[in-house]
Amino acid sequence: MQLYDYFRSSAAFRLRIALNLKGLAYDSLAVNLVTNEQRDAGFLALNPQGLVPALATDSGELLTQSVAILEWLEEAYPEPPLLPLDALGRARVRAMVQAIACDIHPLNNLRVQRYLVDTLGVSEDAKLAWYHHWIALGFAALEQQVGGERYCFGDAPTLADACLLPQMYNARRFGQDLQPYPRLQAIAAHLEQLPAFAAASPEAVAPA
Ligand SMILES: N[C@@H](CCC(=O)N[C@@H](CS)C(=O)NCC(=O)O)C(=O)O
Repeated sequence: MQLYDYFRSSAAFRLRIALNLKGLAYDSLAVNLVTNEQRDAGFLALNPQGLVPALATDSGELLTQSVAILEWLEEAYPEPPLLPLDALGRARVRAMVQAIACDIHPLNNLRVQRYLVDTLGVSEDAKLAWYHHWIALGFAALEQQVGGERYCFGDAPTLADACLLPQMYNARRFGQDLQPYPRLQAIAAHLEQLPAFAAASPEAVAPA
């Protein structure tokens, strides 16, 4: 498999974690978001949305949207499972995945931040206030939703953990105050120690 990847992309980080947890080998193909390679014609031909990640499967299919790809990985490579076995548990995990991937992350994506500054003329301070506001709102709810201090749900990693750690990494990078979220902090501290998560981190995969 080939992952169209960027080391600091939190959506790509989700996939690196899931691929590692499932023990699936992949080649990383870097798409440099800072130099706008995601807007190059060649990449747009693969993914008209101009976003990473995308995953080329062993049979040559090109998949986009990280959560769709996480779900595909779970169906195509069920071991180890990254969703609980019961329907209620699956709904709980998916709710956390969607809180992060649909409600928190899109508001703070690079293209949104660029639009705020370049088109709307918002100051750097106001852009950061926007970022912190939406993270705080999302994390406050997530702090109530998570089930413990080791994993978001249950006693093993799930897709929710694969989404949480990248979002926590991103929040730290942008100077978010994480003190109000002791459970999220404890989960992130635990996940960071796990080899599949550590090997997927931006530091571990950063270009030399
Ligand atoms: N919903 C998409 C979001 C993908 C996304 O926003 N990717 C970001 C990096 S984390 C990106 O490619 N940004 C490029 C840009 O903003 O121009 C997914 O989950 O795959």
